[in-house]
Parts: sequence; structure tokens; C-alpha cells
Amino acid sequence: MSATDPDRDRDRDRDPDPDPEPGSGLDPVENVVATIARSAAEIRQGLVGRRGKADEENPSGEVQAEADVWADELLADRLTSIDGVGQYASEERSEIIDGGDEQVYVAVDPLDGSSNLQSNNTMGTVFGIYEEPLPAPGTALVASGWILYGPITTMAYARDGSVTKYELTGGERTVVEEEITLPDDPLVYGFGGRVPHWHDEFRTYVREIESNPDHKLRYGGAMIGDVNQVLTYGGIFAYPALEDSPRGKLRLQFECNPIAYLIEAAGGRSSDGSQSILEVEPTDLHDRAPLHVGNAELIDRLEDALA
Ligand code: FBP
Repeated sequence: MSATDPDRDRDRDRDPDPDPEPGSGLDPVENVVATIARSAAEIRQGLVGRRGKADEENPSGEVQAEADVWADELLADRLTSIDGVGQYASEERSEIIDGGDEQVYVAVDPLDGSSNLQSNNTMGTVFGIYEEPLPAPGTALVASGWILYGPITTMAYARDGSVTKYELTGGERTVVEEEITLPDDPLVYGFGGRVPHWHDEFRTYVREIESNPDHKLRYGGAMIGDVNQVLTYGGIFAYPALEDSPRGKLRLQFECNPIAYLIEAAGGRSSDGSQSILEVEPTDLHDRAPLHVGNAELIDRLEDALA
């Protein structure tokens, strides 16, 4: 069903609130997703007045925004109160919160693209639901997704090899597209990191992508906004290994794994430069990894270029 389906209003009316109260017999995975979807409007509203810098750093050494700390506490509070959530971990805190019931383990980037808060540009919330204690490889994911705070608030969610997109209004979640796969003809590209710090092989690959007249540049500074472009139009997003940062910038547990899981479920590919992101074995909760995701042919060519 495409977002331009005229029957969408009928669907909207038929199923106004697929999110029954948490704990109402939902399996823990659906309960986590329902709780994050329900919290999105509040997180979006809570950004107002929290755009300043907190005088704290996250475990990756980045100065946190007030909103980062606030959103993390809100999600930690709600997700650890769900039956079946064994652990809550976040990009914004060094320690894992143990929830006790060891069914699923939740890793969250409460606010992705928080450097966009000052300039009022797109941001997101990223989540990964693992079936193994954290840190865990992407192969232990059972579901993942993101909230995108764009002109409207949307959610993309992957489970059991299927990707669905929703529009979020207040606490309601409405299906707008199901069984999503990446369009065959890649259109957009976005590459992070400062160009002088790119490795030569990566720079050569980027020149090849840029010189294709069918391709358009789309880089907005928030991974979720840029990857949602790839999911919608096809293409490639990458935050590569850099000369001054061999493992790139993005965090394996909270950003790379959830994104890779969803893009692979949509028929695309992910890579750290030589293998699927999902195969990367973590050594620390806050490990970073070079992230490349998009249409399989573009990722195959990237791995050839970096080999
Ligand atoms: P946060 O999760 O801390 O916001 O960091 C991740 C991120 O903002 C990504 O969303 C984005 O792709 C990247 O960092 C932008 O990095 P840069 O400012 O180097 O382009």
C-alpha cells in the first residue's frame, strides 16, 4: 500500500489506535514499540525549551544537549517498566539498566541528530530490540526501527523480515505503507565525516557515485533523516571510517545495528566496509563502526572499492 493510496483515510478511520495500553497481553517486543510510538509526540513537544547544552558528556565524549538527557530518562523510565524487558541501554548513558525479566534487551539512541536541534532540522529516535544481553551483535536483533521528527512524525519498523511505515499523531500510530522494499533505481546519496579525513579509496568511490547524473545529494546531518531518504527513494548513506577516526562516528548497538537490520529487511544491504554490520562482534557497549547502507549493488561496489 503506497503513501499516496486514496483509501488511506479509510484505513486511518478503521484502525485509529493499534496501540493498546502497555502490558495488555502484548509480547514485550510489541510493547516496547507501542511505548516508543506513544512517547514520540511527548518527546517532540519536549524539545521546546531544551535546546541548550547540558554540562555533561555522553560515554562517546560528546557534549549532551538538555533534550538528550531528558529524552533518555523518559524512555528509560517507560521501557524498564515493561514486563519482559531485561535491559535498557542508551547512547547517552555509560551503564546498562537491568530490568530483570530476561526476554528482550533494548538499545536506544534517544535523540539522533541532536546537533540539528539548534538549527531546528530533522532529528530521530532509534531503537533496537535484541534477544541477547547487551552488548550483542546485530544477528541477535528481533526488531528495530526509528521515529523521524520531520515535518510530520513518522515511524519505520522492521520485524520478521518485514518493514512498515506509520504516521504518528498524538499517541496514535497509523499504517501508511507495508512490506516496504528499497526502490530498484537508487536516487539519493549522503556521506558523513569531513572530506579531508576520508580515505582515498572511499573518496574515489564517492566521486563515482556523485558523477552519476541519476543521483542526487541528500545529507541533512541527522542519520535518521538521511537513511529515511534512502528507504524512500533508494540510494546510499554512509558515515565511513576516517583517517582520524578508524571506526567512524556512529555507535554499533544504538545506531548501526538497528539501521542495518531495517535496511536489510527492506532488501538492501549494510556493511562496515567488508561485511554486514549485523556480523560485527561488539567488544564494548559504546563501540563505534563505519556504517554504509543502501541498495545492494551500491554496497557491493563500495566493498570492492575498499577491498
Ligand atoms: P547523535 O546521535 O549524537 O546525534 O550523533 C549522530 C549524528 O548526529 C548522526 O545523526 C549524523 O549522521 C552524524 O552524527 C552527523 O555527524 P557530522 O556532524 O560529523 O556530520
